[in-house]
Amino acid sequence: MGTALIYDEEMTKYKLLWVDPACKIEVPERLTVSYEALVRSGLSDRCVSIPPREATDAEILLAHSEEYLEAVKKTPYMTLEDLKEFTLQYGDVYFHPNIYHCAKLAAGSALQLVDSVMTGKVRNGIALVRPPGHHSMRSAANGFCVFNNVAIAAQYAKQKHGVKRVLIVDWDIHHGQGVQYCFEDDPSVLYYSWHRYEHQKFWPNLRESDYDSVGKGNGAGFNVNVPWNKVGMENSDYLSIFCHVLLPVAYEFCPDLVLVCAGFDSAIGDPEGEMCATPDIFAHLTHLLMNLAGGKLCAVLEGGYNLTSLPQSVCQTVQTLLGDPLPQPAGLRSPCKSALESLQCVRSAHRRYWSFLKHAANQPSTDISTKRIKLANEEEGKTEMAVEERAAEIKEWPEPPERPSPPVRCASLLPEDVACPDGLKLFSSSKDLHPLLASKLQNGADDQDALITVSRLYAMIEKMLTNEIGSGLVLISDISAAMMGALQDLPSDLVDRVLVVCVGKEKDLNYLTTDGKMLFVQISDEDKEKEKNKYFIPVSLKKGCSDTAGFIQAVLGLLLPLAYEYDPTLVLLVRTPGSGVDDSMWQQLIGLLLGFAKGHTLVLMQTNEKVHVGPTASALLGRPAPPLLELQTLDQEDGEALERLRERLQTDWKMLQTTSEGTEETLPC
Ligand code: SS9
Ligand code: ZN
Repeated sequence: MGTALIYDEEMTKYKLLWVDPACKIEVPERLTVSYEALVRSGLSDRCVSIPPREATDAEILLAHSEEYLEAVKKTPYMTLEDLKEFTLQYGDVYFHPNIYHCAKLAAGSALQLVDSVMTGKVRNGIALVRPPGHHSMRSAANGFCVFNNVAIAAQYAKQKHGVKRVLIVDWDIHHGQGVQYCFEDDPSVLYYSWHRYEHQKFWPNLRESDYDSVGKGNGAGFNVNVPWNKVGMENSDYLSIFCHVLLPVAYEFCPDLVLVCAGFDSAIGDPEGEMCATPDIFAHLTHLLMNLAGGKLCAVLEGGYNLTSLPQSVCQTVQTLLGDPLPQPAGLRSPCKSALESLQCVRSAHRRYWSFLKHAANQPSTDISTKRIKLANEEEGKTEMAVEERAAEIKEWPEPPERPSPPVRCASLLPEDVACPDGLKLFSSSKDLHPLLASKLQNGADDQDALITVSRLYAMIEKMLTNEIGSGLVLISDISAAMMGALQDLPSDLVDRVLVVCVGKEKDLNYLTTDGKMLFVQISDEDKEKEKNKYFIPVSLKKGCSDTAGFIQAVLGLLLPLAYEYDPTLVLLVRTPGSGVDDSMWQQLIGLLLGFAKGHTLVLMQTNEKVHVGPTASALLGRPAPPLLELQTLDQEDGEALERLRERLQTDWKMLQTTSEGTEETLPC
């Protein structure tokens, strides 16, 4: 199950033929530098190369009118003057004698990708195309776009492959209004877009790009707009929106296919976006979507105009699709006030449609939508000047870190009567006690067996930290003893920061420390509210981990943001006996946790949980979790309790904030 890469040089063979400052950034080199970076890094060789094809008339008509198609068809025969004239009726776009051909290839590339993924030829993939698509409308070219590649692909997936629900994630920095218009009243396609907005001051300056455009008729709730009202948004702002808006909605929507309008003008250095998120953020955005729809994800290039950050971002995306370890999301700041304001507004506008957002707070007391024009006018001049200066400033940022794959992707430590699952490697360590534990033996520790187990765990963890091993799976007879043994010394001896995720009940945890060397998050049906401190976070659900809706809600809205902020060097995932978590949720959890600590997750399970070894191994190997069954609606009281918990924790953990009140303005990067 590989990753498809669709590219053809032909799509570099058109360009702007006259002077137009609005269009000069859309150059053929966007595609060549992206593709060359994939070749140079060896990533393209690891992909399944699939040729584009031309979309047929019938396919183009899935999202466009006949009149428009017929008009575009004439452009290859037009003179330069005719082309200029033709272009004038549309906004921020240009035509060229070869653009119709390229536009057919761009849309056809998206369809080839959908076919490859839907037929199981590959698991996921990316199409590097020009012209982009998300701005083009039923009867109009717009914003460098001729045909709406992703909208056509979504319609096609429904029609040709019987897909019931398509999620479109538009992480380009512009609002894909063309996609919004196409699916506004269609509940089978959920369109999500974040975009530079600045209270309607930024192109395409549409009222309907704001957070309160939620879809129409049956489609109400299936259009999610996140306006950025300031430039300079950073990684933490992007991740916060994913954790607190997109992922809860996406998991509740339960798509059969994920399409990404993969524009990289949302990355640092881009002259259009003027944002400050670094290219490695796309590794995380991609990864966070890879466990939806059984991993069926098709990314189609949209914008991206900085010829350095564009190829870097493309490589980060492809490397993630291929399953390489994620870069550590280091140095996250807290989301900025303006981002939180947008977050609060979107959550509030959507809470009536999504049970996962039902308990979200009200809009901020000053409605940012109504103060739109006033604010924009006030800030004019002053802001625009500052923005230009900043855009001129940011020319450099560090190269994204290497992401080396460990020689052993997942190692296991299993009792003799359990067969080692395919793809895992049995871990063998010397019989000698780990040096850090030898002293304990001399001191006459009482339980020899436990000591030996802990010793082997240590050996395994050491190999993880040197990246000889990726993840690990350990089955032991006494999980409590092993956990206590390991955690008592582990943090100070070996690891800076351990994130311990405990699924299910566990009796005494009095060995936990509060020095920040470990963060312990427990999901169970026990109420341990009183014991809570910054580094011990018990999450209680009435029905414990067997409540799938509550469980996933806790994972997305609490665990993920906590983990991003904590930035662990190791994740220890403990499944206590009788936790009640079902296999598919368990796999979701593992898949998501692999995004931290460069993929170094160690899973501890009790020996008598053999039946779960297969699914656990599969998830640890990076295989996507099976498609979710439609989730139950979230229990009212649990939902409220989770919301309260998040509110209380957000003074300590800034990534848990979902409202702007009481936060302070921070300076952009
Ligand atoms: C140039 C204005 C360009 C159109 C941008 C279209 C991006 C498509 N300052 N506006 S991703
Ligand atoms: Zn764009």
